[in-house]
Amino acid sequence: MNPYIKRVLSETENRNVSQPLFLQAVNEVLDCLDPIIEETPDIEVCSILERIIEPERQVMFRICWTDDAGKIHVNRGYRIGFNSTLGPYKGGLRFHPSVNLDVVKFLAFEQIFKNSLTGLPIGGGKGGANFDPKGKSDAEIMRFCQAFMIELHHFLGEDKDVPAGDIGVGPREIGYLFGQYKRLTKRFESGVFTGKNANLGGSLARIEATGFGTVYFANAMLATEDQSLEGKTAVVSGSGNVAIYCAKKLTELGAKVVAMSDSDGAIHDPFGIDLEVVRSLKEIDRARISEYEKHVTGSKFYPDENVWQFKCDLAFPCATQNELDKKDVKTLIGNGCVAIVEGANMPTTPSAIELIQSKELFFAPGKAANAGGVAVSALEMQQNASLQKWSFSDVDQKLQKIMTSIHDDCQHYSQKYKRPKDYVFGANVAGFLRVAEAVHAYGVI
Ligand code: NDP
Ligand code: 2IT
Repeated sequence: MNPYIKRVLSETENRNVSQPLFLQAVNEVLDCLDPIIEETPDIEVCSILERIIEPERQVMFRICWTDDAGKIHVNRGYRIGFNSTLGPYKGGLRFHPSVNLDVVKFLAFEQIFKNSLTGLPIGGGKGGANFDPKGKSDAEIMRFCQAFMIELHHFLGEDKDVPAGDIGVGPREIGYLFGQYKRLTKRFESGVFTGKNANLGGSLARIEATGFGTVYFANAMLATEDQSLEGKTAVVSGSGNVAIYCAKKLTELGAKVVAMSDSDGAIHDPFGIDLEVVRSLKEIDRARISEYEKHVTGSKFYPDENVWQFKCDLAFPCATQNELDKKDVKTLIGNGCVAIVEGANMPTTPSAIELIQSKELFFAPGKAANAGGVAVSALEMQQNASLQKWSFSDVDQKLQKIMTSIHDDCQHYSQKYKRPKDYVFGANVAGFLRVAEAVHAYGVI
């Protein structure tokens, strides 16, 4: 490893001792940069790596809210503006009990390169709270969102920091957050949030964008070896926003999705998952995936199991970080799986990625494959800024173009540096170069 990268990594480890996820994300990016640092000495001379690895700002705050029984709760909120080189901070908010500074920081760091890959003018940020939305009433969710926004609104702005959804945050929560922002600022600043419902100025196809985009990326990747999705069997982990629309597009393009999951376990349906049942359970009833078994004969629920045990050609981790480990990859390979495509952020552990790459399976890293969500968020910002409303098919076509272009950029750099089929390398180099060149162009700021 290049001595400059080694030094920066070691400084980063010393400065972020209790942040293993952040260090995992940094390691993956820096591990790809050897040839770039060697051919561009200015990166070291101008301390570009050090400047990209340190967040521009990190905010932590207390959130007090009252439940339906009148009990007062205290949660912790976060927003990291990691890098605004390419545009306003852009990235989702996650509400989940596991949220801490490490989680938000790794997500914000990943977001810098993902957003760069889209080619659109958006910087990298992320936020959230250790709030658990499960089992909460609609009124409790609303009061929590309003309390969260009392502090966060100071830091937002359509040209400053633009949140969206992530785990536990969808259009309902964005509506409450945006409503409170509007009330506190006395302004209708629609571009300050993306992922809004269409009646609040949201873009059509934003709900579908991440999952659809992941499948468009998979399609482009398989096409490089004259393969397609048609007739393939797939498993998709999770059953939230990304998982549902990933499974929907897979089905539309001729693949059969036989398993999905949530944190309680996995469902297997050998005839192909009925997505209307999943959507109704998850989007309307906010129920558990175990209920699927009651609605579809021939399906079976496996408590506390994941989806990787089921025979498939394609695997789409679409739930959460580090959900797919080396043992799972061995099972997938043993069952004949040919491609792993990340809909979630950093769902595959480093040792699992190493094994995948040693076996020459297709592997699409999340920062490239799941960039369709944030890309359509940027299209939502464009529509809001120009007071326009584009049709579903306009947005979907733009999304397809963006995903193909991200795929081609990854492929370009992996071929240029003689790392064929290495999409991790291609994505990190392509994402990094655009940010690094812009950091350099600003001078020292
Ligand atoms: P949702 O909240 O809609 O769904 C999350 C799904 O993952 C649920 O099925 C949930 O199960 C499961 N899950 C979450 N955490 C865990 C956990 N710790 N263990 C097991 N299962 C878990 O979130 P999204 O679909 O929006 O996000 C999924 C992934 O995609 C995340 O990694 C997110 O960062 C990433 N992503 C999201 C984008 C977006 O536009 N929404 C864009 C790009 C990436 P349960 O209900 O049981 O918790
Ligand atoms: O991880 C992600 O890219 C997201 N959660 C979406 C971010 C966004 O701003 O749309």
